[in-house]
Amino acid sequence: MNDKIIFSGIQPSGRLNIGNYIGALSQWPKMQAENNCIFCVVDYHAITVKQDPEELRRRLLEITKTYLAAGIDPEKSIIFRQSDISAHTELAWILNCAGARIADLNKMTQFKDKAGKNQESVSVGLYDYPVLMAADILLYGTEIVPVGEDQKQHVELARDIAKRFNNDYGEVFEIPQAIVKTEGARIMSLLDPMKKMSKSDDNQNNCIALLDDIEEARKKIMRAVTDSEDSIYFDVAEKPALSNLLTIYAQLGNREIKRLEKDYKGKGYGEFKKDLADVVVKFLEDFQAKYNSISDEEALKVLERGKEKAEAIANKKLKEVKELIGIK
Ligand code: AQP
Repeated sequence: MNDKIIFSGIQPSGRLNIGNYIGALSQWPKMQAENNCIFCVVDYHAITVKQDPEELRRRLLEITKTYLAAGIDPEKSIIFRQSDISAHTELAWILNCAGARIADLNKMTQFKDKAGKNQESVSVGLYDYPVLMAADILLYGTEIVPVGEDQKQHVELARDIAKRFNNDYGEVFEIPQAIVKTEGARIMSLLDPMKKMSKSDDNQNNCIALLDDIEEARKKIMRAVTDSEDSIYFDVAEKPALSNLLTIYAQLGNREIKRLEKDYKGKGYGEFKKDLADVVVKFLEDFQAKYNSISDEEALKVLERGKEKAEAIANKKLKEVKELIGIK
């Protein structure tokens, strides 16, 4: 992949975990050498569910520092905060009116998962979240959106919205495409392998946060559920819990799953989990050392510079859109 416009974002709705890292964040630094990358902290998305204001402000910096620690270079990529650029919410409103359809939003599985049985009482913003995400993506002429599997449907919706708008008003939007990893696109909870690992999970024993205390993280791996039959092989249908742990091992330890299956032939879950805990701990120690070397001031400066660069691109696109729909 070369010379593409790449956009992605993460909402500051909790502490980033190894699922977010493996599925999304780990892909981003590799792309920035040869493409035009834009990475956003999507704070307007986070307020679709109630947030503590102080926590939200703190997490903005935490996620920005996480982007930097993961290897995103602000000299090569644009890093900015969504709420710094009003074009995002303006375009979202325009797309709500011209492009998005209720029938499309009704199909969004993430809304159904998050709203659960309370669909009537959650915020309108939670329902409309994918339209704001479409605006984020379309403002920058984005061609590629690297995300985890749960966000693929939202990128597909952004494509549909862009096509409909182009058709109704004139060609203004690039049609974006999601890129989802073949392995690690959906890391599952440590205690319930049927459920996705999520940063806003009330039970943080389901997740390993990138900033978890090292010994606590080790304990979480040792407590992770496994399947019956004490042998190590990858089979999502038969052994969902172990397959999830094998994926984490392969992704954070840079090993092939096939190789792990060979290495652990004849060995039991106890030994496997102990080694996996070592791999996770080593990964976290390296990551946290980088994270701790970045100051809040540095992160704020990165966001300020990012705002300037991103705003120029976003405002140009918004102006074109407004002209097409007759708002001026
Ligand atoms: N379990 C996961 N495995 C792989 N990738 C994942 N992602 C999220 N969970 C996993 C990817 O990480 C990015 C985060 O996107 P987001 O912050 O917009 O929200 P999300 O997809 O809703 O992630 P969470 O962790 O589940 O957040 P909450 O709990 O707030 O809803 C995306 O690229 C996502 O695919």
